[in-house]
Amino acid sequence: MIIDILFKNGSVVTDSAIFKADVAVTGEKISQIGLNIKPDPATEVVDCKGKLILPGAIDAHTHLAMPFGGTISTDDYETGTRSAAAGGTTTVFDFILQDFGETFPDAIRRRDAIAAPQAVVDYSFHIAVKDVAGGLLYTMEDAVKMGVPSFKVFMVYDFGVTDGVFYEVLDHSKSIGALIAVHAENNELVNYLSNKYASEKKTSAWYHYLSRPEFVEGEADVRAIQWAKSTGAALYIVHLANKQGVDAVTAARDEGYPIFAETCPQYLNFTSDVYKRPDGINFVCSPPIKGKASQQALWDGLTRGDIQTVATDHCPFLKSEKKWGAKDFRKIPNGCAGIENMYPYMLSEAGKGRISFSKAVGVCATNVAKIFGLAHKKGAIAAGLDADIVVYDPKAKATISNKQMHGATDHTIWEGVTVKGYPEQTWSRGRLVVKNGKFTGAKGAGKFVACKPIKLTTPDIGNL
Ligand code: DUC
Ligand code: ZN
Ligand code: ZN
Repeated sequence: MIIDILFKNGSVVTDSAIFKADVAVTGEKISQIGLNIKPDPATEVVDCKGKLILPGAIDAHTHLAMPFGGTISTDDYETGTRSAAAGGTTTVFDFILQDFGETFPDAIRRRDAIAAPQAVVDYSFHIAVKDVAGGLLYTMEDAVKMGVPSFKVFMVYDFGVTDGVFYEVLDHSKSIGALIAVHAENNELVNYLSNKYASEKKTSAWYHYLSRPEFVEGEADVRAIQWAKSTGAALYIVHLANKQGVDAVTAARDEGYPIFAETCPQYLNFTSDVYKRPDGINFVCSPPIKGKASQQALWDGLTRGDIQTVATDHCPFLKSEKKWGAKDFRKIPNGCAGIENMYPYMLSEAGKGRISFSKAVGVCATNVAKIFGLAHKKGAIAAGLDADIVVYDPKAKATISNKQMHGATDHTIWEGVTVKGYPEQTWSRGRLVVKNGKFTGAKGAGKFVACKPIKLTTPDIGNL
C-alpha cells in the first residue's frame, strides 16, 4: 500500500498507552502503525521527534450559528470548525434545535444544508427535541437511520420538554438504537429564583449563579437518572457541573445503570467566583460555573471514570450581546466560547500531571467516539480509522488570547490563561488544516459523519 504521509519518530498516545511508533497515512485513512516504517519515494515525511501523535479531539457539544438568547451564536460552521481545528479538534457534534412540528429527518436536512458548504473539519449532529406530538416521536428512528442517533432534551428554557415527554423519549430510545442526552436543571426553581432576585434589584452576573445554585442542577440530575433507571434506558448527562450530580452518576453506575456524563473545561478551570469579576457577564452560561467543591468533584469523577467525556458547550456571543444583561443577568445570552481551547487545556493539565495524556485523549476523543457510535471511523490512532491526527508539542508554552484565535468571537473567557504544550499541526482525513497556528484548510472540506445506532448497556460501564 502506497504511503502518502508518514509521521515519524513521535510517540503515539492512545486512551490506554503511550508508545514510540511511526504512523502511515494512505489517502484519508491511517494505514499502518509500527516502528521504522519505510517511506515510499513520494511519501511526505513529517518529523515528529519530541512530539506526541494524538487523535484529533471530538467535541461532543457545540452550538454553531444557533438562534438563542435573542440572537445567533457568533460562530458559524466555517469559523467554528476553523477554530476547532486550530485547537486540535477534528470533529464536532453540533446541536440541531428541532422546530415545532418538524420531523427529525427534516431537521437534519435543514441544518446539513447550512453546515456542508461551510465546515472545514468533519461534523455530526445531535438533535434537541422540542416536539414529539402527532407521530413526530416515530421519526426518531428515521434520524437514527440517517446517522444521527443522539437526541437531547432540555429540562429548562422555553423550548424545554415536559417531564412526561422526557420519560417518553427515554422509553422510546431503547428500541431504536438512540441515546438520550439531557440538560438537567430545575426550570421552576430557575424561574422563581431569577425573578425573585430581579425584583430585589439584585441583577449582576453573580445572581445568575445564585438563581441556578448547585442544587438546581443536582436535583434535576437525580430526577433524570431516576427516570432513566425506571425506563431501563441509557442516559448521557451533558455539561455536568455540580457535585450532587457527580455523586448521583457515580452511585447509579455503581449499581450497574448505564449512565454517562460529560463535563466542560470551563467547569474544571474556573469557579463561581468569576461571576464577581468586572467581566462576570462574559462567563454566563447554563448551568453556571459552580463552587470549589463541585470543581473538585468533577476532577475526581473524571479521574475515576464516572465522567467519561469533556466537551465545550461552545456557544459564543459578542461582548456587545453579553452587555444586554449588564444591568439584568436575565438578559445575558447564555454561553461561552471554548471550541479552540478544550484540547490544549486538557492536554496541558496532563502535561502538568493532573491527569495522564491517555486520559486526556480518552475523554476528549476516544470515549466520545465510543459513546456516540463513531468508533468505526474516529477517536483513536489506529489502522483503518480516519487520519485525523494532531502533532502535539508537549514543551510549547502558550498564553491564550482571543487575538490569536481563529473563531469569529471578540473575546474569550480563557484570555490570559497559560497552557503547557500546544497542538502544532492538525490533520483532517489526511489533509493538513492547521500548522503552527496558521489555517491551511478549506471551507466545505469537512464532511458529515454518520454515526451508528447506539446501544449502551450495563457492560459498557466497564469500558467507558
Ligand atoms: N447553555 C448555554 O450556556 N448555552 C447554550 C445552551 C445551554 O444550554
Ligand atoms: Zn445545555
Ligand atoms: Zn449546550
